[in-house]
Amino acid sequence: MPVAHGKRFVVAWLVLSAIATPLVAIFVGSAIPPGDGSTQATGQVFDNTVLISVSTPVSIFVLLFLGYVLSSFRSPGGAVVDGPPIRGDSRIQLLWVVITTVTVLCLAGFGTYELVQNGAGGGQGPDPAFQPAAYKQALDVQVIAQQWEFTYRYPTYGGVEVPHLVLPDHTLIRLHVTSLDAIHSFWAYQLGIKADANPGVDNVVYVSTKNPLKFEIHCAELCGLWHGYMFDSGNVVGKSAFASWVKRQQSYFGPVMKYLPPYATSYLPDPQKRAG
Ligand SMILES: [Cu+2]
Repeated sequence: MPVAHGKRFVVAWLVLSAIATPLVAIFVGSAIPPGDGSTQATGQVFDNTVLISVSTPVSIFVLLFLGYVLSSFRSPGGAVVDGPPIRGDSRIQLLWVVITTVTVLCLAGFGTYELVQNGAGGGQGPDPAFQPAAYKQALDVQVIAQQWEFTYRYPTYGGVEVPHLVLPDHTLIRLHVTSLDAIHSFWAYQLGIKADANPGVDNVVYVSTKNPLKFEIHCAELCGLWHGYMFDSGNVVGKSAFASWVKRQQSYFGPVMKYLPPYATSYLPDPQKRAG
């Protein structure tokens, strides 16, 4: 009786996929960066967990097919030979087209839904097409990039400008990312946000903070000689700690405010006053 290679292969593939996919989703998914430092970060981990779970059966299919072919189709002397031809088999062609099309369309739909629903902004300038539901209550914070550091302004608190980013916990923040000179990119790793910092552009990105945490900030766009040293850390702190921190910054940096231009959505490079 001839061996039913197709059936045997499909059964092995289904069994292996059923075992491996949940394991990958649970153990690999939970290890995917950037963790759960913000709602956006958690969303990225979820999206990547879905992607890696969908790709697990696909990877198993490819590897199992290779292994099956190498082990099953041998001449009596042990050399690898051709198996039965599948070229021209209309059932396989139909299945192939249907499964790959459905997979790709579903993933495209999933990705679009996630983008629209989260409305994180981050690359669409001052007025993102999709915004979080509670965007009107968001706390505005400006991120100013320049060679080679970031500074931050808080328009809600008199436009005070500070050298380190501190954010209140469990709050929706609207970051206005801009630059004074070259193009930079503001990347707060644990918060799961990255936004281009371009001169003359107010690039809005939203982040919903969770519990207090220390996070890393890097410039993610090659911006000149000391690009590699353009990093810092920021903090998410409790709301009352944030309020007293802002007060301290206002009294500490208040005296130099008169040398700064008034708060604006972007600033023109002015080597006499700001850059360098
Ligand atoms: Cu930079």
